[in-house]
Amino acid sequence: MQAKILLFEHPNFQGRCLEITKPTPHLSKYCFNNEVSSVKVICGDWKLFEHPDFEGEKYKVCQRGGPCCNGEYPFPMAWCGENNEISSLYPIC
Ligand SMILES: [Ca+2]
Repeated sequence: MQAKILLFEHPNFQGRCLEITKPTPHLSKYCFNNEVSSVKVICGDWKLFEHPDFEGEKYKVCQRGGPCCNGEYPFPMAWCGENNEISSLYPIC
């Protein structure tokens, strides 16, 4: 299956939603730079980065990770990150 993650503008999967399926060095391209407040990992494992081009602090989120082990991270603390921080991400294959 193709790696897939949903990014949300607000905690608890609220606000604007962006579906990502491939390495994305610039979330600014989608008007989502420093906007991510919750994520749902649909398929695969992903790395999230503080800065564009996969730089800065990095965080791993997994299809079976998160507080309920179902890939749902309802707030940034769930991946040990900060709010409105993520600027790039890629799937780990
Ligand atoms: Ca950032």
